[in-house]
Order: sequence, then structure tokens, then C-alpha cells
Amino acid sequence: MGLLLSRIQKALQGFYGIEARILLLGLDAAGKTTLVYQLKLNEAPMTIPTMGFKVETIQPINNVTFTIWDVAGQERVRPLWRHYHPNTDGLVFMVDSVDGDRFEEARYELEILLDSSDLQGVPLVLLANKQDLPGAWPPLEVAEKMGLRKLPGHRWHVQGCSAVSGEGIPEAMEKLSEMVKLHRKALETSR
Ligand code: G3D
Ligand code: MG
Repeated sequence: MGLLLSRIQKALQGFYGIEARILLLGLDAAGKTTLVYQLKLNEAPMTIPTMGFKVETIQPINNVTFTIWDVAGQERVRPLWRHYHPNTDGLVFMVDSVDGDRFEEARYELEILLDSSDLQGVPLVLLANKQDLPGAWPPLEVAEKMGLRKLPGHRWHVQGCSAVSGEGIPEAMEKLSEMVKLHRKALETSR
């Protein structure tokens, strides 16, 4: 675990005081809370129950703040999601790679997010989680199921991982920080 954290910190060193707001999203049971526990090590995630869905915030790791929310109860709370979109620097969408029956549902939610005007151009890391389990779909196939091949206007990267073992998480963070920096640069030059 110490190795995982040090690799993540190394990946994020380039930020130098920049606070990047990262949204970690995905259907319930994708593994988001497990990932938060991994990142927070021994600290219990702070859970703020808000209107039937959960927002969890973890302290910045080298200036990167994660705001995490589950889409459980989606129909009722969907109008509220957009309040979390502004000022997002990066999007992490997590999928349970074993649960092929819910790829369609996950893709639907992801498409809504990517269409949001507040998230235009925001880079995306797709975490094809639970790769440690037998029957997990390979990351590239999960990406295809999520419709990422036809994704104009967003930088994206798919990463196979296991939130339980931490495998693949440092690579995902490295890629994310790279894309966030490129996105910021593009925003600066377009001003
Ligand atoms: P969520 O926060 O996205 O809703 P959770 O998802 O983090 O609560 O995870 C849901 C279940 O999946 C948990 O199991 C958790 O242990 C398991 N899980 C999460 N990530 C992985 C992974 O990478 N590999 C494996 N094998 N399991 C994972 P329980 O049994 O507690 O419901
Ligand atoms: Mg959760």
C-alpha cells in the first residue's frame, strides 16, 4: 500500500499547488467506495448523505481533491447531478467489468455526463474495475461497450484495475494527471 501511495504521489507531483477537482462516478457497486478506502488508507471516508445519494470527499493527495458520488437512486436525483459538474478538471468513471448486464445502464449514465455542457472537454479515465475476478471483460472491450471509440471532444483513457488490490490505480492516476494538465493548458490558450 505504501508503494501504491508513493506512486500516486509521484504521478501527481507536477501539479505544484494546483487543486484539481476530480469526479469519481459510476453505478452502485462499481467499486468507488473501495477505491476511496484505498486512497485514504486508514481514514474512513467522510460520507455526507444528500437527498438520497452519497457524496464522499477525500482530502487532497498532492493537491488533487476527489469528490465522489454514487448514482444510486438516479431517477430521483438526476436533476441534482449537474450541481457537481462545474469546475471539474477530470472525470473518473468506474465500471464493474464482470457485470456485463449493466454495461448498457452504465453507458447511458456516462453519455449523459459527457453531454453535460459543464463537462465539455473534460478528460475521462474509464476504470474497468474488478479485473482480479474471473469473467472480467478486458478493459478495451469495456471501453467499446461504453461507446468510447466514438467520443468526440474528450481525451480519454481506459485502465483495467482492481480497487481491492490497488492494481492499475497508479497508472490511472498518472494518465489522469497528464490529461488534466493538457486540458488546463488548452483552456489557458483558448482564453
Ligand atoms: P460503490 O461504492 O461503487 O457502490 P463498492 O462500490 O466500493 O461499495 O464495492 C461494491 C462491492 O464490490 C464490494 O463488495 C467491494 O468489495 C467489491 N469490489 C470493489 N472493487 C473490487 C475489485 O476490484 N475486485 C473485487 N473482487 N471486488 C471489488 P461487497 O461484497 O462488500 O458488496
Ligand atoms: Mg459507494
